[in-house]
Amino acid sequence: MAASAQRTVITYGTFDLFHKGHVELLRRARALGTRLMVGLSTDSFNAIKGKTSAISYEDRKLMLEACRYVDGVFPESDWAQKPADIVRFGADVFVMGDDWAGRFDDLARYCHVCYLSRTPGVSSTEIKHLLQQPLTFRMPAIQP
Ligand code: C2G
Repeated sequence: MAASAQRTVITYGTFDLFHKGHVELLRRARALGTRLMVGLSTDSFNAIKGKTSAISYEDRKLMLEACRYVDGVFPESDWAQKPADIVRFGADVFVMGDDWAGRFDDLARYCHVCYLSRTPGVSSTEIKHLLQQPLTFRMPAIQP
């Protein structure tokens, strides 16, 4: 594909306990271009963000790379790396969920900045809380 026809989208996150909200973000982000690059928060960067992920960076990376909407995954280890990443990957669009609305507007000097609506009712934190409760949901027994 000619370089001019390439439209690179870039996004970042922890993507712990990969869930529907993540998939919906990635699906819509990918639809804005011809490839999607994901900056995946390292375990040490999560500590800086005040987050502890249940799943290791390596395993979160493996799951993201298996997602049909993701074309590449690279480590996010610093708040300040985004401009260099945008230049490195030639990103045309920077995307985040709108819980970050406004936070990355300064990146508009490098590329389009787009905040997509967050998927309601699901979060890694919520999943963690649910898993600490007695599991009431049971798969229906398969009738012989
Ligand atoms: N997201 C969403 N809907 C949800 C949950 C998450 O759209 N129900 C989006 C978030 O808005 C974010 C992406 O999915 O754009 C990844 O979310 P997290 O893994 O929680 O990432 P976060 O901790 O917000 O890290 O430098 C940016 C940070 O690394 C973002």
